[in-house]
Amino acid sequence: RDARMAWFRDAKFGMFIHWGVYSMFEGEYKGVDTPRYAEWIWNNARIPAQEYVDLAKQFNPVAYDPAEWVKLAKDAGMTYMVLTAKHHDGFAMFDTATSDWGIKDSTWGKDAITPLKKAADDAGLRFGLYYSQSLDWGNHGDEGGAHWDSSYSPYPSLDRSKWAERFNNYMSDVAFPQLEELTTNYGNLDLFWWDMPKNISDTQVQKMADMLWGNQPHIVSNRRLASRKNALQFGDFDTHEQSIPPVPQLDSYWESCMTMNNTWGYRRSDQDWKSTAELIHNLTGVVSKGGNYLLNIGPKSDGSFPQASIERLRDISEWMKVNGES
Ligand code: FUL
Repeated sequence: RDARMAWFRDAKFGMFIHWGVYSMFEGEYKGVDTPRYAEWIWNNARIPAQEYVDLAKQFNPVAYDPAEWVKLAKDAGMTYMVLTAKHHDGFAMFDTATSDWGIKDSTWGKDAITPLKKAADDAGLRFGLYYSQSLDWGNHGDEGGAHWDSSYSPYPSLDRSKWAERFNNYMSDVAFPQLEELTTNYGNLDLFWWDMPKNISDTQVQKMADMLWGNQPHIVSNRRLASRKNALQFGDFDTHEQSIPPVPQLDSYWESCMTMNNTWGYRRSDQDWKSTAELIHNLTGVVSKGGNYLLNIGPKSDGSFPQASIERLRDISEWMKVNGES
C-alpha cells in the first residue's frame, strides 16, 4: 500500500473540477438565486425533471479546452486533477452504454473525460475521477434525503414500497456497469473519488471495491465508498471537506478539498472569492500538516473557467515560480 500511495504522499496540490449540466443553471432557477451548493440545484430548487432534462439537451461546451485547463493547473504547481465523471444528478460526462442520461447521447455527442485524461497524461499530471455511486437523481438511484413528490421528482411514479428494489436495479443496471466503463475505458487512472454512500449495502460496497482495484490495481481512493453504517470499509485517504485539520496528521493519508468561493458547481452570483493570499495560506497550511490541498474550479457550462479562478491560478503560479519546488 505504501508504494501505491507514494505519489499521493507527495502530491501536495490538486485541481478538483465540478462540471456538469447543473453548470448551465449558474445557480439560478427562474431568475432566482437558489440556496446552498449550485450543483445541487435540481434537488434544492425542486426543478421538474422534464425541465432539467430539456435544458440539459442544450449543453454545448464550445469553450472546453482540456490542454488549457491542464496548463493552468500545472503552472499553478498542481500535480493531479479530479473531474466529476458523474455528480448527484446522475448525468454521465462520459460515453456510457447504461443510460441515455449523459453527455454522449443527450447532448454534446462526445466524451468529456478522454481529452482531459490525454492532456493530463501529456503534461505528466495524475488523473482521477469523482463518482456519485449512490445518489443519482436521473437514474433512479438514491434521492439524497429530499422529499420528492411527483411535481418535481425525476421519478414521477415514486412508490416508497418499491424503493429498495429500484435502488438495487439502479446499482446493477447503472452504477456497476458505469464503474466498469470508467475503470476500463480510460487507461490507467490514479485516483477515484467516491461520494455519498447513502443506503449502499455491504455486498454492493464489496463488489465496487473488487471492481475498482481489480481493474486498476494501483488506484488510490478516498474513504467515501462505504458509509459509517456499513460494516465493510475501503479507501486509502480521508477527505476533509471545506476544512483544514488544526494539527498535523503526518502518519495518515489525507486531503482537504475546498472551494474558491462558496460553491463547487458554477454560480454566477457568487463573487465571494478567497484571495490568492488566503489560497496560498491554505495550501501551505495543509501541506505542512501532511495533507494535499484539492482546490475546486467550477467551470461554466461552455467549458470556460470563471475569470476570477483563472486570475487566482495565475497569481499562484507567480508565487510558485519563486517559492515552489523546481
Ligand atoms: C459533497 C457533495 O454533495 C458536493 O456537491 C460536492 O461534490 C462535495 C465535494 O462533496 O459531498
